[in-house]
Order: sequence, then C-alpha cells, then structure tokens
Amino acid sequence: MRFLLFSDLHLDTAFKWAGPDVAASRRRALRETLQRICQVALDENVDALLCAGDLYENDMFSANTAEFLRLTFAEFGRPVYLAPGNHDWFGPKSLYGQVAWSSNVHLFQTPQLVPVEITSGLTLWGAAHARSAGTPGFLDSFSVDRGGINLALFHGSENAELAGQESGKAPHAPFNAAQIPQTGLQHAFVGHYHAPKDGEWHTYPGNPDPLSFGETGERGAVLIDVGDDGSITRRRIDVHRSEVHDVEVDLTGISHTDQVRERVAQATAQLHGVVRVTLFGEPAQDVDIRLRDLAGAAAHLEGLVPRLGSIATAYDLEAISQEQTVRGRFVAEVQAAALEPDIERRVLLTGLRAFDGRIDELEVS
Ligand SMILES: [Mn+2]
Repeated sequence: MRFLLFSDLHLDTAFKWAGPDVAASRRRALRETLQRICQVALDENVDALLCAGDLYENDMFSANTAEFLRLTFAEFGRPVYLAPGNHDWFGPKSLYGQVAWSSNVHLFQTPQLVPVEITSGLTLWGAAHARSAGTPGFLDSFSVDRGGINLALFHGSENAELAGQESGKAPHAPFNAAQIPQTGLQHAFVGHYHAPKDGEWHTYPGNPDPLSFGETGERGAVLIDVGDDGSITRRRIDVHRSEVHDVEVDLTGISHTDQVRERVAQATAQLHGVVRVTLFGEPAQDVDIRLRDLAGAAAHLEGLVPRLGSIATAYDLEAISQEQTVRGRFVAEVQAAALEPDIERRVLLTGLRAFDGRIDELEVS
C-alpha cells in the first residue's frame, strides 16, 4: 500500500510581508504546488493522497479556491483523505462543508478519530479540528479496536517538538509520540509543524512550498510505503514551486546612495524568486538609506523584500569633535565622559543620527 502525504499548504495565505503582486504570485504558486503533488501521486502510482490539515486558510478562502480544490481532486480521481486542521477547521460554513466533493474525496469531519478501512486489514483513522483553537488531543482516551494495520491522519502538536516550534502558544490537539504505539496505532501522519520531522512513530511532511523566510530542511510531500507487517518506508519528494532566499548585503565602504542599489543588484543577480535582503555594515555618513529607493533594483526577481539590519554609520568622529557646532561639542563631551567603549559608540551613533534627522531610517546597532 502506497500513499502520498502532505500538509500545511495554506492556500490563500495573505503573505503580508509581500506587496500585492508578489503575494498574488505566491498564492498562485501554492495552487501549482498542489497540482504538482497530485501529479507526483499519479507518477508514483499511489493508492491514496493524504492531507494532514491546513490545506487552506479559513479566514481567507474564496469561492475560486473552493472550485479549484473540487476540480483538482476530482481530476486526480484516486482516493483523497482530508483531515482538517486549525486553519481549515471543519464546520458547515467552511469551504470543506460547502463543496460538492467528488466521490473519491473522503473528508474527516469529527473531532474524534474515526476508522476507514482502506483495504482488507488496513485501517486509516482520521479526525478534524472543528474550531480554530482549543482542540483537545486526538489520542487522549483513544485506542484501536481492531487488528491489522492501523494508521492515523490528523493535525496536531507533538509535545516534544512544541518547545522549539510554537513556544508561548496554546498547543493545538497536543499529543506525545509515545501515545501512538500505546493506542495500538502503527504510525501517525500529522500536520501543523512546518518543519519536517520523521519520527519513529509519526511523520510531519513540512509545508511543501515556502510560506516565509528562513525555512530550512528538506520538505515536501512524503511518499509512504506500508509493508504487510505495518512497517513504514518514507521518501520525501520536493514539490515546491517558489524560490525564497535570504541574503545579507554589506554596505561597508559605500559613499553614495546609488551604491546601495548596486550592491543589492549584485547580491541578487544570480537568484530567482523572492529574495529578502538584509542591509548591514558601515556606510559613509552622508549615505541616506531608504528602503523605498530600492524599488526596481532587482527587476528580474519575482519580489525583493528589503529590511534594515545592523547598520553603523562610519562617522569621522575626530573631525566632528573639532567642529565649532552643537554636534561637535556633543561628540567631544561624550568622548570626554569615559564611558564603556560599547556604550560610548551607541551614544555617539544615536546622537549623530538624531542630528542628521535620520533616527527613523536607521536602527541603532
Ligand atoms: Mn496548523
């Protein structure tokens, strides 16, 4: 028996960090990623496609997305099992509740695990979030009531991973990996965490197409072969449509504003997709750095998202301290105050930027 598992596609994500054009193309890429997932599932001749939740965003979905999903799964034609998560929780007014799904689509609708016998001796237990928060753990007070191979599909927070992934948030449908064998399940296919994880008893596929910057680790859809003894073999398949890069651009040594654009253009010349550029370093004191001036600096990219990192203006302190100005007197007095070197540097930079009227433009480093 062979499955393709994915989760956390988050169709219709707002992409608030991007402008409207970039956000729209990123949303198109999410749809193309689903089409790619279906194609991989056909190419690999799977028996069923499994989605472990957060397929779309309840707050954002459009009628267009509903029809896209209906048609995509209808054309796919093979069995599809959907276990709604906290972002796509199931209710009568949800997208899930409104679509006239084709008969190959099986939607889990209850906040308790219910069985579907996929083939003789292999049962898939699935459940749904029925609200956006506060869903209790699906494995609490659950146990398998039959023999054969028992697998589960749901959206939830594995406790051991919780600290690293979602600190400070109330967990959604929490569980411990150790509960999985205790309940009689061989394995759980789970969504929610965007970082991929191949546990002994559970698999998080990770979000298949980038949703933000800094996502690392091999992620995608997971091809799962279930042996006759219930053993699980996994292979992750890259299905992403978007390229997202994080780049740091050093502004040290530049002496005029156009060089900011030049350095950004150089740093991104070989890249594609969406690039977040973090500016840092020590530009000369007369260089004004305004993020809006970078518009069009890398026109070949799908999107450029600039931000200010740690920028320290290279002021000529010796020369300024000799000036017969308020600014000169400020520098001379700070230097005479015998502060700790790091504090002296911060006081001088903050003060000199204020004198230059650029306190809003540059972060204090
Ligand atoms: Mn989630």
